[in-house]
Amino acid sequence: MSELIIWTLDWVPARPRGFVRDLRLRWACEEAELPYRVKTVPFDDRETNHLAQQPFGQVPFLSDGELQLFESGACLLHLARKSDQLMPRDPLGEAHTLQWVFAALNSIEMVSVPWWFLKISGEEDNGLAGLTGMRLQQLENVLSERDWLAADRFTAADLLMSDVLRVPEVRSFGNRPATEAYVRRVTNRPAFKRAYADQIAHFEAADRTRT
Ligand SMILES: N[C@@H](CCC(=O)N[C@@H](CS)C(=O)NCC(=O)O)C(=O)O
Repeated sequence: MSELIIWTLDWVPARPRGFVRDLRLRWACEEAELPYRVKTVPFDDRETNHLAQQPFGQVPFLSDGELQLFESGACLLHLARKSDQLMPRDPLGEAHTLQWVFAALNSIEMVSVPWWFLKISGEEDNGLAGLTGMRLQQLENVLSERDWLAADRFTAADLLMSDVLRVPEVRSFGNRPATEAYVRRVTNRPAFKRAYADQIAHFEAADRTRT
C-alpha cells in the first residue's frame, strides 16, 4: 500500500486551530484505520509558496504515493474509496454518500463560510444571514428525522457535514436542536477526538519552535 501524507500548514494562529481542514483527512484516516503521516508547508507566504501542489495556496492536500490531490472534499472521497467505513459499497449507499458530501460543500459550506467571514469581520447582520438561516433550517428539518445523512449509518458525508456545522458561529445560529444533537453525536466519535487532539498538538508544538 502506498504511503498517505496529509499536508497542512506548519503553524497557524490560535483562532483557526481545531478547524484547519486537514482535520477532515486526519479524521477520515482515523475512522478507516489508514496509516498516514503529516507534512507541512510554511504558513508564511502560504498564498504563493506551494501553488504547484494547491493552486490556491491553501491546505490541505494529500499525497498517496505518486498521486497528489487538493480540495478537502476530493481528498476525502479518495480516502472513502479505500474503506467501507467511510462509504458503503452498495450503489445506493455510495450514491447517497456522494450526494450529501456535495450538499455539505455546495449547499451548506458555500453559504455558511462567506456568512461567517463577514460576521467575524464586523458585519454582524450581513446580507447572507437570511440565506444561511434558511439552509440551516432546511437541514434541521432533515436531521430531525434521521440520525445519519446516508445509508442509515455514519459515512464520509456525516464527517464532512458535521465539520461544516461545528463552527461555533454556525452552531449558535438559531435554535436547531436536531442539528446540535447531530454535531455532538458525530464529533463524539473517538476518531474525531484523536484527529482534533492531533491537530491541536501539531500547532502547539509549532509554537515552541516558531521564532
Ligand atoms: N475548498 C478548500 C478550502 C481550503 C481552505 O480554505 N483552507 C484553509 C485552511 S482550512 C487555508 O488554507 N487557508 C489559508 C489561506 O487561504 O490563505 C478545501 O476544502 O480544501
